[in-house]
Amino acid sequence: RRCAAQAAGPQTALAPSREEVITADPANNVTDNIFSKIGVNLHQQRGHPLCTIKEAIYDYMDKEFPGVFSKHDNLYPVVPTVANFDDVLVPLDHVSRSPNDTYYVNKATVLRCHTSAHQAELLRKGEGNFLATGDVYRRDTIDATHYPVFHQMEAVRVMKEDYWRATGLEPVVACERELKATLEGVARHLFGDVECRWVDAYFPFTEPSFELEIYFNGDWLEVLGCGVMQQSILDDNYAAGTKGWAFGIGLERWAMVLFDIPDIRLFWTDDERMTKQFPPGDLSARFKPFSKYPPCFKDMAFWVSPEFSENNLCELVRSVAGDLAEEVKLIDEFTNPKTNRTSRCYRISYRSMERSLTDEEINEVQFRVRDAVAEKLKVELR
Ligand code: FA5
Ligand code: MG
Repeated sequence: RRCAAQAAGPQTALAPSREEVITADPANNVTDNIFSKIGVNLHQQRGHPLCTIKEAIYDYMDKEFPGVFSKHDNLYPVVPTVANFDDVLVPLDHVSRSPNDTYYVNKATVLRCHTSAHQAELLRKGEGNFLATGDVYRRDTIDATHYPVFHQMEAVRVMKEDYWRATGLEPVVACERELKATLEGVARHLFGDVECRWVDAYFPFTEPSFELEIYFNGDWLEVLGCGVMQQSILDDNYAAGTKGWAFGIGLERWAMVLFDIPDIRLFWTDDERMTKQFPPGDLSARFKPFSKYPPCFKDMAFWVSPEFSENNLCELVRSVAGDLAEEVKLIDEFTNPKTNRTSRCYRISYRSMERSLTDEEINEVQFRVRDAVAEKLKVELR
C-alpha cells in the first residue's frame, strides 16, 4: 500500500501515503508541508551537496576502517515511538518527546527526530558497525541554520574486547579516543584546516557525550553530537560486555560550512542557479551567491496565552508561507503589571530565493498568517 516517492530512482526509499502520516488521531501533528518532504531523500540525489557530503564521509570512513562499516541510507523515516525514544533510553519526561518538538503520527508512531532511532534495530540485526543516513523531522524555530526537516548520519562502532584490550586503555577511554580522532579526521578530510572545538554535552544514549562546533560566519556552529554508548544499549541489543561509540552528524551544517551555503533553505530549491553549482562528488565547489532578492519584514504583536509556544508559531508560519518564511524573530515582549498579561511582537522576514516578492503578495500572505495565528494559537492579536 505504500507508494513510491515522486522522483523514482533505484535508491529511492518508499514514501508513505498521505493517509498514513496525516491521520485523524488526536495525537497527530504532521502537516501537509512536512508530508511533502517525506520521500524526497535529498541525501540520495547524486550531485546534491548533502549527497556529496555523505559520500565524502563514506570515503573517509572506508579509508580509516576498511570494510568495517555497513551503510544504510534508505531506512523508513516513520518509526515506532519506542525506537525513536525508549530504545535509546530517552527518559519519559524528556522535552524531545513532547508534541511541541516531535511529529507524531499517533502515540505509537513518529517521524524520526534523529537517526539514533535506528541504533537498537540495527544492533539487534547483528550490525555492530554501521553508518545510517536519513531525513529527520523536528518542530523547531525558523532561521538560516534550522529547518524542520534535515539530514543526519548516524555511526555506531562496536569494539570487540580483544580490540580495546590491545590499546591498554580503559574501554571508555579507548572509545572516546577513537571517536574523537575519527571525527577530527572527518573534519580535516572535508575542511582541511578549520577551527573546531569539543564541548561537553548530554545525550541519554551516550556517556560521556560531546558536541563538535565549527567556527562559521563569525560564530560557533554545532555540527554533531556523539559519545561513548550506554552499556545497556549494547548489552540489550547486541552482545553483553561489548563497548562502542556513536555519533550523529547534521549533514546540512557540514555542507553549509564546506560549500559556503549561507541559508539552509537553499538545499530544497531546484533553482538551477543553485543546483548547477555543485557537480557530483566535487568537494571544492563553493556557493556563489546569486542576486539575493530583498527581504520583506512584517511585524505581528499579540497577547500570548499560557499554551503559546514559539514552535507552534513557526510551524503555522511555515504552513502558510512555506519557504518564503526566512525567519521568525521575537523583537519585543512586555507584561502589563496590572493585568499580568504578556504581549509579544514577532518579526517575520519573508524572502524568496528565486524571485522578487511583491508587496501585495506578502500582505496577502501576512493576512493569512495573522488569521491562522488568531484562530489556531488562541492568542489575541493587537
Ligand atoms: C542528536 O540528534 C543525537 N541523536 C546525536 C547523537 C548520535 C549523539 C549518537 C550521540 C550519539 P542533536 O539534537 O544535537 O543530537 O542533533 C545533532 C546535530 O543535528 C546537531 O549537532 C546539528 O548539527 C543538527 N541539527 C539539529 N537540529 C537541526 C535543525 N533544526 N536543522 C538543521 N540541523 C540540525
Ligand atoms: Mg545538540
